[in-house]
Amino acid sequence: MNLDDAPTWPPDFAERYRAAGWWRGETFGSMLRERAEAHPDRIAVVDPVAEVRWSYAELDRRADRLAAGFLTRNITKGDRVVVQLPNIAEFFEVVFALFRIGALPVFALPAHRETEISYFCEFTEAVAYVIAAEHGGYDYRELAAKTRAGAGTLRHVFVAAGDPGEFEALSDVAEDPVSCAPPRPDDLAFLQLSGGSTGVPKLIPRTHDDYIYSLRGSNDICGVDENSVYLCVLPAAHNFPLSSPGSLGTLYAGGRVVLCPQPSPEVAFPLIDRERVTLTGLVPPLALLWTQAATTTAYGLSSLDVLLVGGAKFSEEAARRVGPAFGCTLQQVFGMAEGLVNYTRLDDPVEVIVTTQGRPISPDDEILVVDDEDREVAPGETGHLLTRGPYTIRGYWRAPEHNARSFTEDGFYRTGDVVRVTASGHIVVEGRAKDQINRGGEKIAAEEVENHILAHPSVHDANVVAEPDPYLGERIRAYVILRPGAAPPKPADIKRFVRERGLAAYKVPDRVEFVDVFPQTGVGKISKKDLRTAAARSAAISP
Ligand code: J2J
Repeated sequence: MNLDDAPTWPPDFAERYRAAGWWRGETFGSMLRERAEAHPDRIAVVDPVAEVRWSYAELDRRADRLAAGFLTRNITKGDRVVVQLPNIAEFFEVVFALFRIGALPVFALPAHRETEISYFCEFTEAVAYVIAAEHGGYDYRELAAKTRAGAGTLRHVFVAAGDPGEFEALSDVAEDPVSCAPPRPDDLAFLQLSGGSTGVPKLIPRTHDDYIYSLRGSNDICGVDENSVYLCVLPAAHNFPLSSPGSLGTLYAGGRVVLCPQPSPEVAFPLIDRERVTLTGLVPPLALLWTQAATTTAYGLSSLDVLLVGGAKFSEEAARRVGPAFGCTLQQVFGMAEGLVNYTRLDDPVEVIVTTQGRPISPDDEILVVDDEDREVAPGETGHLLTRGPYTIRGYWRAPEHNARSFTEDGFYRTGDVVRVTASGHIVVEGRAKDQINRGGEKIAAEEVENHILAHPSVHDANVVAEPDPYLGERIRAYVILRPGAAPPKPADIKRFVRERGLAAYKVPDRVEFVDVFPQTGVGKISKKDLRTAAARSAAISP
């Protein structure tokens, strides 16, 4: 592995994690093969829209055949492949095929558009891009055509579902399996996206060893076993539904993954009833919506044992309602694609479950809470969360300068979260120091949106901050100073401008306000804190 591409754990740490039994030398390819041999006929993946029910043997066979087709097309170990798929069965066929040959999926989200996708393709020098023809009324073939025109290394676009148009259908790629050298457990398995606080998203290099450990640890904590049925409600590639314990945790345990095509209770509840779903994971706004709907639904939800809620802070008041509404156990989860995942435990007292965001998976997860000078605060005090451990990365992919800021010299990741740790060792998320908006679990880097607004010819300067939203928790507020003398645009023009630059819709500012000056700090820097206060005040007046 090129250390400049993906910083890794120092050898003494790696040895320790192996000796402790956290890293067991498994890979995703071997894991699927073992499950398929142990229980070939058990159902692994259910895709209710395509009416597909793949057994473990079927998924294994499909992954093998697709892997062979990828190899024939000269997609090999270490190559990057941008995967942008909705919640369809082919998602698993594609990623396991890539895992098997050691090519790295780059996990894009269905909401991403030209700006994000072309960046992922260029930055990772991707050789292939996998899409579905259409989803949610959007034609991904058009996106692929634009992306291909601009990305030099992209040799293939594969269409996993629907009419492939000018591209290659995934079903035509599969061929008779061939043998190939499997990746090593300490090789990279994929590149996950960071929520980010910088102009462009950072890529997170995860290895087979470290990620599989996080799955195994999550399964133990969440009670996932071969009888578990996981409903994948959030976009499948997101780290939470992928791994906490998510679809990959469920497949690791030999359970069943049911793909939910969209997250509304009207779609999800009938699936829970029919498939006897035992657990699922939601972001807080969805958990609120579902809790309301659960009290009146005619569908049977009694199979649901565990509802995981995370991705953004879940209010205590809302948390209290989950258990009674569903007759299940709430599990709060505070995780990050960079690694560290905290869960409340199933047997924690209710007060702990509703007031904290849990504690780490691993006894080897190191947690430090520090002040602005990196000095540890007194126990129970609030500070910046730093962490290091057996499934937390030591650096982003190809980002040495950023890594020098985001990691301490001794390898702790600066999460950007502001927390305190209770006497019982549970973490409470109190806020955030990173320049990011958490819009109902979707993370938006302020700088990225600011850069797009700044490209508008009438804009002199822009600042983007979070403002409170009763449903999403936070939404995006942009403060804009116009150029003197320029034709003044309307707020809606700025929003349209940003959208038309080909940005995921969730990053478009919810509100744009024109101002004459920005508030400043004592040392003459722009005070985002004051802007946030102003945004909160005006949101309270006109929500
Ligand atoms: C407050 N903030 C939270 C929580 C995440 C499991 C669950 C979530 C993610 C995820 C994940 C929070 N309360 N319960 O990857 O495996 C905010 C923090 C954190 C950031 C990470 C998983 N749960 N957050 O959300 O990489 O600010 O991962 O640093 O998308 O989300 O975002 P992301």
